[in-house]
Amino acid sequence: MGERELDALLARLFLTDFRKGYVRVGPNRVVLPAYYPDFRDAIEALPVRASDSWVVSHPKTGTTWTQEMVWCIQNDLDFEKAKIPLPERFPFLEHSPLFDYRDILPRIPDLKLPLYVTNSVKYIDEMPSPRFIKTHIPWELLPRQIQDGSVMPKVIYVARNAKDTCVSYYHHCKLLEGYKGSFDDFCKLFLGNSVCFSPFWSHILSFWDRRNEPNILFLKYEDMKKDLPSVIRKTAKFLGKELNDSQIDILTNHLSFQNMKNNPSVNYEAVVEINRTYNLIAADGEFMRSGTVGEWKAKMSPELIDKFDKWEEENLKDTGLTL
Ligand code: PPS
Repeated sequence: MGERELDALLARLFLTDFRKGYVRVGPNRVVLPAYYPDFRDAIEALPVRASDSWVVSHPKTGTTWTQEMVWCIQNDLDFEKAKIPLPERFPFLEHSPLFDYRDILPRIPDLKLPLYVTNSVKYIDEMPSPRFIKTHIPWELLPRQIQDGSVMPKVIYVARNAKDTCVSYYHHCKLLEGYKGSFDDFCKLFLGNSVCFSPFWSHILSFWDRRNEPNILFLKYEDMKKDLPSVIRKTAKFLGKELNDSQIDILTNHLSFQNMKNNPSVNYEAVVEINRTYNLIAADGEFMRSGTVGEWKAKMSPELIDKFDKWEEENLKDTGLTL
C-alpha cells in the first residue's frame, strides 16, 4: 500500500471530534495530528531545563510505567504526593494537539479542562522546577536545546517489541482515539508507518543510537517485566539517587501491574469516564489492559507475524538492538 492509500485509510478509520486529520512532518515524515503544526514552533523553542526529567517513547511501550518509576525515584518515594494525577505532575507535552477540544468545549460547557489538556506546552513552560515531562515526539522534533545538547536534562527512553506495541496501540486507539477499523487494518497502518508517531523504527533507533550519551537512558519494557528491581536500580543510578533494598522492594510493589491498574492517579480511568459521560468515545476497555509480553502470539496470524518479523529484521539489521 502506498502512502496515499495509507493516509486515506488513516483518515477513514479514526473518527473522532478530537482529530481533524493528520499531517506528515520532518525528514522521517512523522505522522502527527493536523493540530500539531499549531504547536510545532512552541515545542521546538520550548526552554529546556537541566533539572528536567523527560520520559520519551513511542506510544504503548511502557511510558506510564516508566513515568511512575522515574517520578517516584526522583521524589524519594513520596507516595502521598504521587496521588496527584500523573498528567498533572508529569504532563504530556503534545497532549493538546493530540486531543483537540476546540469544537467540543463550546458544545459541553460543563466540561472543565485543566491547562495541561488545553495548552500542554504552556503548562509545561510555566511549571516550577523540577519538571517531569512525557512525550512521544521523536528525536528530530524535540525542543532544539535537547537536540543540540545545549541543555542536558535527564532523558529516559523506553522501547517495546513491535508486535506487542501494535496490539496495545490498537486497543488504545479504540478506547481513546476513536479508531473504528479492524485489527488487520490497524496492522496495515502500523507496518506502513502510518499511525500517529510513526515511523516506529526510526523513533526507537534515534534514541538507541544515542544510548551512551550521559543524559540518555535506554530501557526496554521486556526488561522491566523480567526484572523490575534491576531496572529500578539502573534508573536510580542514572538519576543520581540511592535506594536501599527495602525501598526497591516497596517501589517494585507500587509499580506492579495490579497496583498500577488499581491506582486512579495513573490508570487513566478518569479520562475514559469523561469520554463515556460526554459520549465523546463510547468504547469498552481499560488503559491498564494486559501488561504482558507476547500477547501477539494469540492475536496475530502466522502470515502477519512473518510480516512483522521481516520488517523488524530489515530495520534492526546491524544496529545491535534486539527487542
Ligand atoms: S501511552 O498511552 O502511550 O502512554 O501508553 P504506555 O503507557 O506507553 O503503554 C501502556 C501499556 O503499558 C502497560 N503497563 C504495564 N505493564 C506492566 N506493568 C505495569 N505496571 C504497567 N503499567 C502499564 C499497559 O497495560 C499497556 O500495555 P497493554 O499491552 O495494552 O496492556
